[in-house]
Amino acid sequence: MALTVSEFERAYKEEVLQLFAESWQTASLDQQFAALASLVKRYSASDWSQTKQAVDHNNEKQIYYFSIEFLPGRMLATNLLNLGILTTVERAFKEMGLNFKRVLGMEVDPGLGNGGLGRLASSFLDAMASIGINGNGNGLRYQTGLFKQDFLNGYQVELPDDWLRNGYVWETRKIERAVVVRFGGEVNLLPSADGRLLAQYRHTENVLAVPYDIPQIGYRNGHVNTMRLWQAEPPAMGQPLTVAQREEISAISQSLYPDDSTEAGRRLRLRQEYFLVSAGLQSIVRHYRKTHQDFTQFAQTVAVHINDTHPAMAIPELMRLLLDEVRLDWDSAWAITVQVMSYTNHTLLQEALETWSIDLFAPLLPRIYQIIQEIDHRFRSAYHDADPALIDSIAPLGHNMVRMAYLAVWGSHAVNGVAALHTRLLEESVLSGWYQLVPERFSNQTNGITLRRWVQLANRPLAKLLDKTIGSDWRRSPLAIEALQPFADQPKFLHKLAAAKLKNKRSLAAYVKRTVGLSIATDAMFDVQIKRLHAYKRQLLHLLRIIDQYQTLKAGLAGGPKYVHIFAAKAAPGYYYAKEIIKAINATADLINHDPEVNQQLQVAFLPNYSVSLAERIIAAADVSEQISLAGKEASGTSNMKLMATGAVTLATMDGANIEIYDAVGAANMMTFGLSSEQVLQHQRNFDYSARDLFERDPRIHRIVSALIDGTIPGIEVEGQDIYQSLIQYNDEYFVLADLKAYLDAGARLDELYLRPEAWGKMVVANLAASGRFSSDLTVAGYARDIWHVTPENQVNRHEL
Ligand code: GPW
Repeated sequence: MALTVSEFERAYKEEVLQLFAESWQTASLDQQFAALASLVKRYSASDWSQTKQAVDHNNEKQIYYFSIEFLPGRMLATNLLNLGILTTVERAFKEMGLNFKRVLGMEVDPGLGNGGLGRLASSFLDAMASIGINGNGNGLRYQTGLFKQDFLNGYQVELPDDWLRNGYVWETRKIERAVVVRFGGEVNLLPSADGRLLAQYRHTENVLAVPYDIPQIGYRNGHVNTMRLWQAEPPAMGQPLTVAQREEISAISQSLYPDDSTEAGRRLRLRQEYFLVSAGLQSIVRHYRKTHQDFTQFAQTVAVHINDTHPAMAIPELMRLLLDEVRLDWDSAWAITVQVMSYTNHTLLQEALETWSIDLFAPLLPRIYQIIQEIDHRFRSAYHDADPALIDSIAPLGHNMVRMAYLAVWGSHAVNGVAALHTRLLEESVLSGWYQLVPERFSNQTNGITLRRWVQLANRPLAKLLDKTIGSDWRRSPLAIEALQPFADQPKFLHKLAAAKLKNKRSLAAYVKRTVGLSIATDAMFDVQIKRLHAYKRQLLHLLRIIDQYQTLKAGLAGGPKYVHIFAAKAAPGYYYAKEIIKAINATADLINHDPEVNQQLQVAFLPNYSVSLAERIIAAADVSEQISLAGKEASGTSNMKLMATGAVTLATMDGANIEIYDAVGAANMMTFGLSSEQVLQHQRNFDYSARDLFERDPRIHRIVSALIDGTIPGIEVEGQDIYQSLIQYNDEYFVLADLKAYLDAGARLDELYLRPEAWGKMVVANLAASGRFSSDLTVAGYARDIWHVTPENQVNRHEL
C-alpha cells in the first residue's frame, strides 16, 4: 500500500489519542504497540474483506489447512513488511523519537505449537497468502500455550504461558459463526422416508465452538487469508450444566499438549482433535451451503489438508456431515471426501504414530466410530482379492485400535512426506503396504521456511547487504538470490558479509548478557543447535564434542578457533531422559564458563525458553548449524534451512532435508558425517552394533564418555550415570557413539575452514545463494500444483531449478 511517513505519523498519533485518550508522547510501550497494531488492522481490513468476497463471488477454491498446532510468531513486523509499509513506519518512529524495536518486543509470541510441525503450519499460511491462493488455517485457541521454560539449578522448570492475559490484538471473536460439536451419547439408526437410515443422536454432550479469526496478510499483493482458531465453551442454552461439566468443556481448548515426540493417547487429546475437526468442517459445509444448492461443486471449491494425523478424523467427520446432514449416499459422500482430503505425514518414529484404542474411541465418538467401521469394512471388500495379510496389516482398524495414519491415507487422494528421504522411507517402511496399493497418491513436498521472517526481518544487516549487492529482487523472488554466487570470490564482499555477521553476534551477545548474565565472545565461532530436545536429535552428541573440546584444552592442547556453543530446546515435561540431557548440558556449561583455563577459548550458553522470537535472535548470529540427528529419524528439519539461509554452514548427518541442502550447496559447502540411514538399518537388522566395544576400544571415546560419571562435571551424579547407562548398558539406541568419531573429525575440518575467513566466506555465500529453493512460497506452490489443484495468483516455481 502507498503511505507517506507524514501520513502515517498523523494517523498513528490520532490512533493513540482515540484509543487511549493519551498524547503520542506520553503513551506507554504497550499503548504504542496497541495503536500501531490497530492501525495495521485498519489498513488490512478492506483487503481482508475483499479477499473473502472474491472467493464467494468467483466460486474460487479454498484450502483449509487443519492443524493441531500453529506457531505464528510475533505478527506486527511481518504484517508491516507484507503491507509494504515497514520502512515507512520505521522512519516515522525514528522521526517521532520512539523506539520501534521495543514496541515490536511488546507483542506476545503465541506458543500454540511444540516445534517444527506448528511452525511449518504458520509458515504455510504466510506462503499461501503471499502466492495468492485462498488458504486458511483451522486450529485451536489454546488458553495456555506451550509452557515457558526456565532453568533452576540447571534443571528445566515449566511455567504456564498465559498468553491471552492482555488480550490478543490480531483476533476477532465471531460468535455469530459458532457451531455445536457433539460428544458421546448414543446413536440410533432409524429407517426414514427416503428409504435410508437416519442417524439419531441422543444424550450427547454439546460443546459450543466459537471461532476467532486472525488475518494472514500476503506479501505485497493485497491478498488476506484467515487463520481461524476455535474455542470450546459451554452452550448458552440447553440443559443446565454442573460446574464440573462446564470445566470439562472448557478443558478442550484449555492447553496445548506439550509433547511432540510421543503419541498422547489420552481422552482429552482425542476430544481436542475431534473438536478441531468437527468445528472446522461444520463451518466449511455451512458456508458452502450459503452459495450452493447441491454438493456437486464441493470438491472443486474445497480442499482440506490434514497436517499429520491429529486432524485425520476430518475424514469420517466429513462423511458424517455428508451422510447425516446433507443426506448423500455412501458412495457419493466417499468420492467427495477422498477428493477433498489430503494428508501430510511428518514422522517415521513409531512412538509418534497415532493409534486410538477402540475402548476409548467408540464411547466418546459413537457415530464417528460407526463410520470408521464402515470405511474399514468397505476398504477390506474393495481389496478382497489382495493378500489378506497385507490388507489386515494396513486397514484403518486393527488390533483393537483406530490407526490414524492408515485411515488418513485411505481417505485422502494425496499423501506426502516432507523431504525426499522421508518420503522414500515412508514408501519403503512405515506406509509401504499403502504404497503398494495406491502408489499414485504419494508425493514428496520438501518443507520450506518463511524467508521473509528469517532474512528480511530477523537479519537486517544481511538483508541490507543483499540489496546493495544484487538489488532487491530476492525479496519477492526467492530464487533471485542465486545472483549472489559470483560474489563468493570477492574479498571485499566477504568482508562486508563477515561484518554483518559480527553485528548480529553482538546483538545476540547483548541478549545473552541481559538474560543469563553470561558475556560471550563475539569473535568466537557461534555453533548453534536449536530444536526440541529429543534423543534422536542427539543434543547428547553435541555435548560429547564439547566435553572433548574441554578435555583437549585442559590437556594444554589448544589450537582451533574460539567457540561459543549455543543451545535452545524445550523438553516435554514428562520426558525424563530429555530433561537429564538439559541438566547435563547446563552443568557442563557451568563448569566450562567458570574455568579460567578454558573459558577464553570455549563457552557454552543454553538459552532458556526457545520460541519463534528467540529463534529470530539466535539464527542470524550463527556460524555453524548443528543438524546431527540419527540418519533416518528426522523427517525433514526446518531449522537447518533457516540457518543456512542466513549465513551459517551446516554440520550434518545425511538425514531429512539435510540431504537436499547438500544437493543444493554441494559437497564443498557443507560438512557431512556419520552413518547413512541404510547403514543404521543394517546394524539394527544384524544386531552387530556394540556401543560398549567402541567405548572400551577407543581411548578418546572412553575419555569423553567417562567424564559423565567420573566427577569431571560436578552436579550430574544421577544424570551422568543415567546417560552413561543409556549409552553403554542399553547399547546406545541412537548410535551416538557410532557417529562420534566421524562427528569429531568433521568438526575439526570445519575448524580449519573457519580459521581461513575467505574459505569460510565462500561457503557461506554458496549457502546463501542456494537458499531460495527452501522458501515455503515454493513449497506451497508445489502443494497447490500437485495436491490442491489451484493456481497461484503470483507464479512461483521450484521446478525452474
Ligand atoms: F510426530 N514434527 C513436529 F510427526 O514438530 F507429528 N511435531 C510432531 O508432532 C511431528 C513432527 C509428528 C516435525 C518433524 O519432527 C520434523 O522433522 C519436521 O521438519 C517438522 O515436523 C515439519 O515437517
